[in-house]
Amino acid sequence: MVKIPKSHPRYWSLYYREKIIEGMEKGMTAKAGLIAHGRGEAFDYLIGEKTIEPAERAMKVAVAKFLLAEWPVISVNGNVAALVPEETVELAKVLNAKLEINLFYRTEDRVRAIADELRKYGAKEVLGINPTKRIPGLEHERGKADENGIWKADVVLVPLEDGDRTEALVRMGKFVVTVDLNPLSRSARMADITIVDNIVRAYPRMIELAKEMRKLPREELEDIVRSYDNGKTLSDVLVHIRNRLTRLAEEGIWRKKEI
Ligand code: PTJ
Repeated sequence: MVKIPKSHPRYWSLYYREKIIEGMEKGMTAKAGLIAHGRGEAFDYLIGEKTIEPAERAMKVAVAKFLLAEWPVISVNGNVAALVPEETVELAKVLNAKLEINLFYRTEDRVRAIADELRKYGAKEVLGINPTKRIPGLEHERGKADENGIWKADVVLVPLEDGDRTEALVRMGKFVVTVDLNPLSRSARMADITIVDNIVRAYPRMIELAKEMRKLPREELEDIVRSYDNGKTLSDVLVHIRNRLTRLAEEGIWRKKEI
């Protein structure tokens, strides 16, 4: 990994780029994953590279839903494994969820590399290695599902992916949560809960929330889920971006160090 000085004004952005490149070198991340990462970075600029209120709200409801779930599953792809392997394992632990590797550009070598990485951070069980089921309507590799994982799940977290699987999982009656910096993406529009935030900020925050919220009584968790409106969350994200751009245009950004 290239050493980036901490004094660099774009340190964290460059740091996670290196993580994605490292993920590819370790055989976990697909080449297309680099492009997907760039798309995410662009939307992160638009929201202001911080967790915004609609994302915080969505995370809270997602955590409540996971704590109430009977068979919760967190899906892992090559980008997730490169960016937040440790947090993925920790999140599954605090939410009592199963981990399943599910890849669009699936190769057995990539599956093995990702499973090794998750185990390195303490994952005891990794599903998706020998998936025997197929999600109806998905003909590509991502249609494969583990009988004891996504196939059986009632609540699924599918971060950083394109929308056809989200849509197919919703069609199967599953409750789908996604993390996606692009509020306009198909996943973002099709999911039951959309967390528009960078996964590198979202997962640590969800771990904190899970540790706090697992003490709550079921009725309180159910109340949190019941009052949620994902359409409003997406609209609020768009309004946030619009207002931010309007403000920046009015104030001016030329030679401003922080925006
Ligand atoms: O590992 P594989 O083979 O399953 O392939 C994974 C990728 C990511 C290549 C594949 O799922 C893909 O092509 O995804 P898309 O259609 O590019 O969608 C990824 C979405 O994640 C985009 O809407 C990005 O804006 C978003 N995104 C990228 N990086 C982040 C992100 N969202 C949150 N946090 C990020 N760090």
